[in-house]
Amino acid sequence: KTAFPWADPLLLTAQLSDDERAIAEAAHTFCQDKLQPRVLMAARHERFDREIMNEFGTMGFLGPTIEGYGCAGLNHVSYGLIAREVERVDSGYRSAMSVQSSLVMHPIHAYGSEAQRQKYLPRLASGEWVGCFGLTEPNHGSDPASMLSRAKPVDGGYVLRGQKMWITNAPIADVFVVWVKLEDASGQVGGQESIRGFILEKGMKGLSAPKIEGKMSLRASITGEIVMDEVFVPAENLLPNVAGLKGPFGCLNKARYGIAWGALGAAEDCWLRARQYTLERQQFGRPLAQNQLIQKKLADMQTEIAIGLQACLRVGRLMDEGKAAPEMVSLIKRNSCGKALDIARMARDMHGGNGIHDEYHVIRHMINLETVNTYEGTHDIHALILGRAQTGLQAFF
Ligand code: TGC
Ligand code: FAD
Repeated sequence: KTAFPWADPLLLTAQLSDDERAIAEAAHTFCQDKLQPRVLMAARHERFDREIMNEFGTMGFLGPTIEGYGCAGLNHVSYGLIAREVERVDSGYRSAMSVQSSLVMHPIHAYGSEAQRQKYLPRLASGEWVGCFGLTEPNHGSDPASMLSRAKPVDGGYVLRGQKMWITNAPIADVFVVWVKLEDASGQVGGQESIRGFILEKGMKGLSAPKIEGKMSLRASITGEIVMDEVFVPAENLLPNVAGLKGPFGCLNKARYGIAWGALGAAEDCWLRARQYTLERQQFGRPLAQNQLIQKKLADMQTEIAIGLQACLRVGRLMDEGKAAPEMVSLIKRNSCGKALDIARMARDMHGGNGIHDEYHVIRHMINLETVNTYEGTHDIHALILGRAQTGLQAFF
């Protein structure tokens, strides 16, 4: 009979081009050699090693789908394969990479002026500069349209005030892409079409980004607030080519797509660790893996990961053809994150008491995936996006 490669059960690798396979292999080697040895202490001590951004830059991982400006110009499938390898190590490392790529470099590239592209993209691509993306506010997360942050037009630019919350990379950021509502001359704002993107820079008067301490999840990623206390921003720092929520949502499409691949990378790590552990661990005089209940769990993990990856590959191909609808991205983001979280919890259980120790890695993935399931649109928000698409009925308001 035809052989069954259990670790790649639907022959995902065979569906990739030679270039894509080479990129995935290089990413795998880098992540296992350079990131894996650091992650245990980084997560234990809630520390992000800044130089990782420079290493990502050297590897071509930052803004990888952008052509020119020092970027690698890869396709979306390659971007997904990189995200899968980075998140196989830690969701926090993938977070740092995808915020820089999809939420900072993409809007500057897609909505920025040529001068903005020239100024920011090469230094973000190399990792010399770190970027962050401010959409969420303390009281407006799933509903960013209700944001309170404001920009007031003044001579030569704008004055920004407001607060952003839960912002990946913010405390170490050099460049801040923030979304606020632009007031008219009488101080009024219109609907969501008044939402505009601005590029802020570290050191601007009134701008601060305090670190959020005490996170139990994504501890190897640094998260902060953005506080804008009457920050003067020159006119040339407004992103000129987009207005309205479609600006930030266009960035989220890219980031959510990367997360869909990445979450399954974390799930694969949990699955393979659970398989190895249960093969080696003896109870009742035989390997745990010889029990039907354990084999069912391994089969469930293998099945969900294999099917989930096929869906990611399909959406990646459609993105590269310019045919991917945002709802397709919601479908895979929601599926990958929910399934990865289930798999991580199962793997934690299969490790018994050892499963709660960080040296076995599965509990770190499990706790990380709680965040991944929540940010970039929660599991339920993506259900509502898909529900609206098939019923035509809006369930948010
Ligand atoms: P809605 O009426 O649906 O849309 C408003 C305008 O936006 C357009 N649009 C999109 N455009 C591009 N891509 C998409 N995915 C789009 N979705 C909508 C839409 O066509 C419309 O344009 P126009 O021209 O007609 O005005 O807006 P809504 O307010 O009803 O949306 C509701 C909802 C719940 C779907 C939306 O607010 C939502 O997605 N909420 C979730 C918020 C979220 O995802 N926040 C993420 C913050 S960033 C983050 O978490 C980074 S973590 C990264 C890391 O560390 O890895
Ligand atoms: P809420 O919107 O208050 O939701 C709470 C619960 O209510 C959820 O279960 C949600 O599904 C549910 N809910 C909400 N509305 C409805 C509804 N209409 N019907 C049914 N259920 C509903 N944001 C950024 O802008 N930039 C970043 O870089 C960033 N990084 C992050 C990093 C971390 C570690 C974390 C934890 C978050 C980050 N976020 C970032 C914020 C993230 O996007 C939000 O946390 C997320 O969008 C959810 O918003 P919220 O936390 O306000 O939850």
